Amino acid sequence: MDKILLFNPRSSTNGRYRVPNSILQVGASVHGLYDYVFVDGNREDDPWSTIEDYLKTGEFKYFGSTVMPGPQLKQAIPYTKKIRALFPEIINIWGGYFASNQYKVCLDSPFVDFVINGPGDKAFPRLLKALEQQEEPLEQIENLIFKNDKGEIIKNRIETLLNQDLLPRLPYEHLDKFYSLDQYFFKTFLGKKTLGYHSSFGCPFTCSFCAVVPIYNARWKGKSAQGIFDDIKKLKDSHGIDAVEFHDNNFFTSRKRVVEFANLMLNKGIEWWGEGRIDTLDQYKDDELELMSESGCRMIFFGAESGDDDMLKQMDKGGKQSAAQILSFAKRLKQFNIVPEYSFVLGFPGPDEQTVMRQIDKDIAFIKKVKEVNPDTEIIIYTYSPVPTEGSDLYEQITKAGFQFPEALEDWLNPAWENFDLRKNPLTPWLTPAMVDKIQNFETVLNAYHPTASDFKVTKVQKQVMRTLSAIRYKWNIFRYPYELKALQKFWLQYRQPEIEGF
Ligand code: B12
Ligand code: SF4
Repeated sequence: MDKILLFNPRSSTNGRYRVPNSILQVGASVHGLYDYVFVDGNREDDPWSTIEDYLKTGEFKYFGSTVMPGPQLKQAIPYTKKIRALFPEIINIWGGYFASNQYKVCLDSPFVDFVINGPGDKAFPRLLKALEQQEEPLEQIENLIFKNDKGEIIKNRIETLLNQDLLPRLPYEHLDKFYSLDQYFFKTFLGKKTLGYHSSFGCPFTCSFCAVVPIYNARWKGKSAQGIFDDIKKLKDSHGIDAVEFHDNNFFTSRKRVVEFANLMLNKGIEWWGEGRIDTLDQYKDDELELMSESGCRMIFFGAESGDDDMLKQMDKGGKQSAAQILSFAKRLKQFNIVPEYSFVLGFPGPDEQTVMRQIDKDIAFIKKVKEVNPDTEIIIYTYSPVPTEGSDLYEQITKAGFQFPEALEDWLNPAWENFDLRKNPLTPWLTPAMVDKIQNFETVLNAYHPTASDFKVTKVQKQVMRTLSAIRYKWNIFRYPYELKALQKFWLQYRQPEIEGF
């Protein structure tokens, strides 16, 4: 038999189970062609036993796992390895951001047979057909990376991005047979039943630190406004969803699409959130931002990255983003009642220790300025974790500074690398422990003084207590040893950490 098992390793520990869009879309690509099952690690107490039960039937030939960096590796690596040991006839295929960007280490392991680099909509069914019928040579399958008979890694040509409206519909009903769809729509600050939806691939920019760039290389393609709206409307009618989180890397790339979409969403009682760029949205006119707000746009996530223009240049942000614009745009969004959610990347490499520390201090001061112009701004702080865009200046710089990725796939399971993936502890040689402490302690104090608005569980009283307790630290930049705040955040508030949990 040639059944396929599609696996979404556990990515959520907080009970917010998002629709596993990666494997759902891969499922769509083979729907009606092959029999396939979904196993969602987020919805299983013991996903391995479910996988094992399926494989023991002898009906399966393919195991496909989506893999992003971080906690998903904790199931993806050991399970794929166990499958090789216990069911050696199964062909293991990985896709997703980790697999695409770290394909060498995946294929050098003895248990990952194929990697799909970026979109799998055509590549996956083509690979299966090639393996089943041995007609098409593997070298011709775009977006496929594999090892040839000589053991050489072959990275095939990248496919032109497909017309997203012509892709097969997502098989929500099929997913519902395995896991009740209703439980994927969870409560957020946006609504009671929030849908996670992905409406475009890639991004037209080439920021030097971003994992999207090596895969999409400045390409972007989105579904039409009408297509997105139709999908959302269907799920509102069938499941009562009242909010949408857009998981696109850059939802706002096409202004025309956003305006059309916002018009369609007017008076539908659905609130929404998405990720965009400050310079892109700052070009939107006031009436367009107003329309977005009226259509239910409550908050937008932006990569502000740094308050230093030279640093922004080094990050190759492209476009026109500047420190002045980051501030003025935070102020501008306030009048439309849309909350800017700004993420900053601290701890970029520099020529010497003093420069790196000075930059961290400057970024901290800048973040405080942002809070002054618009206190509602949500701040997310990441410590810089390099992405290997081989050949880029930044990559050269970090390699010269002594940074190296693990050489064996299982080394990624080391807790230090997990922290690296979560952009918490970067393992980068230019950051001293004192710098990492400063970044993390500042974040603790900031979160106490300005608690996040997207954590609806935190009460007004709790916010007030935290603010009072952290006021002196925040005002006078006393960030060291904030144990009292850390303890309260952990045990009393059970504080949501978007930077770890993912938005
Ligand atoms: C939703 C999401 C999450 C969810 C979990 C999703 C899940 N699977 O359960 C949550 C919020 C938990 C999450 C967390 C994290 N995430 Co996340 N996440 C995303 C996001 C926004 C969407 C993923 C998605 O559903 N895409 C839609 C699908 C359709 O696209 P796709 O995954 O690319 O799938 C296509 C292809 O890649 C391929 N494919 C994918 N899988 C497979 C499998 C097989 C077998 C095949 C054949 C093909 C294939 O085919 C698909 C269809 O064409 C992406 C960004 C993005 N826009 O994709 C970031 C992203 C993947 N996350 C990222 C990161 C870093 C994280 C975190 C590790 C850290 C963080 N701070 O955010 C945390 C980890 C925490 C944790 N507990 O795991 C980064 C990865 C960067 C990198 N260096 O590789 C991304 C790219 C965001 C970014 N731009 O930085 N994330
Ligand atoms: S704009 Fe965002 S998604 Fe696009 S390349 Fe830069 S960081 Fe990546």
